[in-house]
Amino acid sequence: MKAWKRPEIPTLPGFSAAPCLYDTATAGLVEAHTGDTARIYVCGITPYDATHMGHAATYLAYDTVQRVWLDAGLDVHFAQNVTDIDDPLLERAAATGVDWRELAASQVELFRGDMEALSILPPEDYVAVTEVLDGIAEAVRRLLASGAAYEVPTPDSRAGSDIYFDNAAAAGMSPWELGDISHLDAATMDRFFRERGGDPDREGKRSTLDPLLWRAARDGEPSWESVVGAGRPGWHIECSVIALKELGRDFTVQGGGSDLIFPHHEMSAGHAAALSGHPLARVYSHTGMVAYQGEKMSKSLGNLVLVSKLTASGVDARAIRLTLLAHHYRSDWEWTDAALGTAQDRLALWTDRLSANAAPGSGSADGAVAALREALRIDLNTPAALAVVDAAVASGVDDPALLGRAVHALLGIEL
Ligand code: 5CA
Ligand code: ZN
Repeated sequence: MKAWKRPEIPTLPGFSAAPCLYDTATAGLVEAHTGDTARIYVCGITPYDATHMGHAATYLAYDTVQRVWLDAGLDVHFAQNVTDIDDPLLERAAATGVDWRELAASQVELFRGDMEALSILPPEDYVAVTEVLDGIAEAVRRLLASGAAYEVPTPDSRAGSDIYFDNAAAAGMSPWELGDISHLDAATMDRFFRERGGDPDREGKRSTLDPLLWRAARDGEPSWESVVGAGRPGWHIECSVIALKELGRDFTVQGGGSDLIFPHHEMSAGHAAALSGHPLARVYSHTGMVAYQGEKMSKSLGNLVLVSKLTASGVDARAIRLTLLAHHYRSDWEWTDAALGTAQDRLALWTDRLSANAAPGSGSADGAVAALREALRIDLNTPAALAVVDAAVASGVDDPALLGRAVHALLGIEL
C-alpha cells in the first residue's frame, strides 16, 4: 500500500551514538542496532476509527527512534502493517452499515493525512493484511505441518476447522516459550488474553491461551480461499508474517503500545520463532498508554481526542507533537487542553528564538545540540530534550539556526 509523504530531515554536523532502548523482554536498556541498517516494525492501526492522541504518541515514539538512528549515521528499514481484516473492524462496519473495505480505506486515508501532518516518517513497507493473505495462509500451513498448530472443528462452519497455535508444542521446537516477552503471571495472561481478543473458553483447544491462527469461513463474514481452506487470519500471525517478509528474522526493534505486550507481541514472537527458528526481534519496545477523562484513550470506549479534529480546528500539528514529546514515551499519562496550551506557548517561543534570523546569544549551540542528542540517546528522554532546548532558548545561543536545525532533525519540528 501507499504510505505517506516523507518529511524532510536536515543533517547536522557530527553524529549521535546509537540509542539505548528499554526492552520489555529483558527488562533493561539495550543498545539496539546491528550492522549498518536498523530494522524496525511498528504495529499499525486497525482502521475502524480516526487517529487519536494515543496512536499519535506511539507512532511519534518510533519516529523519534528512527531520527536518532539516522543522526547516528545508520540506514533505517521501517515496516508497518494495517489490520484491515479483524473483528472490531467488521463489527463497526456492520453497526454503521458501511462496507468494511470502504471503512478501512477511509480510515487509512485519514491516518495517512494525520501522520503526514505530524511529520512522522513513513514506513518503506506499508502492508495491509488483505495484501498478504496467501503468505499468511502458507505460514499457517507450515505451522500445522511442523506440529506447532492444530485444528479445532467448527460445528457452525461448512468450510472446515479453525486453526490454533500450540504454545506448548512451539516452546519445545523453537527459541521461545510463553512468557518470554511479557513475563506475566498466569492470572494476568488469562485476563489480558480474554480482554484483548482471545478466546480462552473455546471448546477443543489444547490450552486456554493458545491463540487463533486461521478462522474458517463463517456465513456473513469475509473469507478467502487458501492452502488451509477458506477463511481469514487470526490477529498475531499477520505481524509475524509481514515482519519476517519485509525485515527478515531477528530485526532490531518490534514496537507498539503496552496494550500489545500480551498477547499480541508475545504470540507474534512465538509464531515467528516457530516459523524461522530464530527470535523475531532484538528489542521488544512498548509505549505507555495515553488516557483522557480518566480512562485509556480507546476507540472502543470512544473517549478520543482526534488529531484530525484538532488540526481541522486550526491547532498547529507541531504543537500536538510538542505536547506528546513533553511526556516520556514509556509513561502512562493523560491528555489535557492545558498541556496543549503549554506546547503552543513553547512553540511560539522557540520559533521566535531559534529561527534562521534570530539574534545570537552567548551560550554554545554545539553544547545544546550535544545535550539534546544525549537526552534522546538514553531511552528517548524527550522531556529532558525539551528542557535542554528550553534552557538554551532562555539563555540564548551563539548559533540559533543550528539548534533550530537540530530541533527539526531530532524532534521533527521545523521552526
Ligand atoms: N492493529 C493492531 C496492531 S497489529 C492495533 O493494535 N491497532 S490499534 O489501532 O488498536 O492501535 C494502533 C497502535 O496504537 C498500537 O501500537 C497500540 O498499542 C497503540 N495505542 C492504542 N491506543 C493507545 C493509547 N491510548 N495510548 C498509546 N498507544 C495506543
Ligand atoms: Zn501487530
